[in-house]
Amino acid sequence: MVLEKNRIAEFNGLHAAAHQRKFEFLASEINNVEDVLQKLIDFQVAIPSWALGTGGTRFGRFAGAGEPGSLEQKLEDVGLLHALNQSSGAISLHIPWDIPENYAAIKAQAAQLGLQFDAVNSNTFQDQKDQELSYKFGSLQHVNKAVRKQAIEHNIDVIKHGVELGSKSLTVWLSDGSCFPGQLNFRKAFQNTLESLQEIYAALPEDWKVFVEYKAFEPNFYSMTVGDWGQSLLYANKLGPKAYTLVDLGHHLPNANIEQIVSLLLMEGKLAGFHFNDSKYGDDDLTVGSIKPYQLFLIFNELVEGMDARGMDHATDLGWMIDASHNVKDPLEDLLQSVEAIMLAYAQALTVDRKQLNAAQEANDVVAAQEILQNTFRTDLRPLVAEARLRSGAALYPLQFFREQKLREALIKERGSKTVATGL
Ligand code: AFD
Ligand code: MN
Ligand code: MN
Repeated sequence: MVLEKNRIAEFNGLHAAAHQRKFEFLASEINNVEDVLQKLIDFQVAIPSWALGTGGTRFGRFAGAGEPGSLEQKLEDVGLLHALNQSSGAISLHIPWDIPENYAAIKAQAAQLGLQFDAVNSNTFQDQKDQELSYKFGSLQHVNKAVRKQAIEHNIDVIKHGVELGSKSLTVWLSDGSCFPGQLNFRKAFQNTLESLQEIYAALPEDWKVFVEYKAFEPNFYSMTVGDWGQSLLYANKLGPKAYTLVDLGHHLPNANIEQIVSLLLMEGKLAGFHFNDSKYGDDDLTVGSIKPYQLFLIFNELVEGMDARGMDHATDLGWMIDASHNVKDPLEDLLQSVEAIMLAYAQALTVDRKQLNAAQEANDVVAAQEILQNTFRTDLRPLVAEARLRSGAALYPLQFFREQKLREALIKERGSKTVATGL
């Protein structure tokens, strides 16, 4: 489904006057408002190809209707999101769930929708049918060299797909680890994984990066071979300058201080970027900002401060991606909510008075420091984010537009109610 531009313009026209009043009031309170708006317009968040269908739990899956049944339809969905918010201009593919059959056609479709190909993701956490050797006891860490070789070759294959599409990075998330004490020799598992990653690293094109994603638990419950940011950073440092640590918000032990982790990874020049989501208990993959919006703001606060300290380009120097899976919501509505939460947290971070915060920190004025952050967090910046959308030709209120214009109903009409998207 392609959305005609005039539908968005018409919708925005209806809401323009009310929006203008709210925006002008807010703009008068913000110093560098034009600069902030431009940064918001430039900022793009990649959508994972596996988040466009309804997720499941180990108990069941309640598929929605009108889900994308092919890679082409997944691209269409991301194109639709991007048309609605102009902030979702990239898609991240998971191989082999989404192997393009015709690169030229897929690239042409993406270009038409204004989409780039973000990081490509390998999958050695499942056995595929026709696969020779099993990953039941790990992949890149496996005690059997032949299994490691198979997993290495898969990753190199994923890089080749990415090259064809114009991606510039590979994300490796491993489910490798052990479930019981004594099952694994930690040191050997680390060494095997490192050697495997070194072979993959050697196959990276000159201008590519590899992102090593860590996760503290699940599906292995006793040890994970890339279990935390320290271990990921060890791999990244040993691999070389093209290797970075990827932070997925749901992959930490409870109450981890993620903003501090982010700050130090940035300082070391080793932060790859993000998989955004939210969680209450574990790797819940809930909508970004739905549970801990203040933490999200604190993370962005460190990001903006750290990127500015290093003179980085906010929009292009790190990888920004959503990694969520939703069991009870319409996936497209959920993604619109997630992107909005990210833009809001970024806007908040951009409007923190850094001079004052710095002065408060230097003076050990703890109360003032807290006031500065909380004042910003409690300021309603939604009209600012909406204004950025308006200026880039997106809908003022994407979710409202999606519902009022019955876009899911149109997709169901087009695709039927029995389609199921690939993914977890
Ligand atoms: C995992 C990781 C990783 C992986 C994805 C698969 O977050 O990013 O690619 O889920 O669905 O938990
Ligand atoms: Mn992830
Ligand atoms: Mn995850």
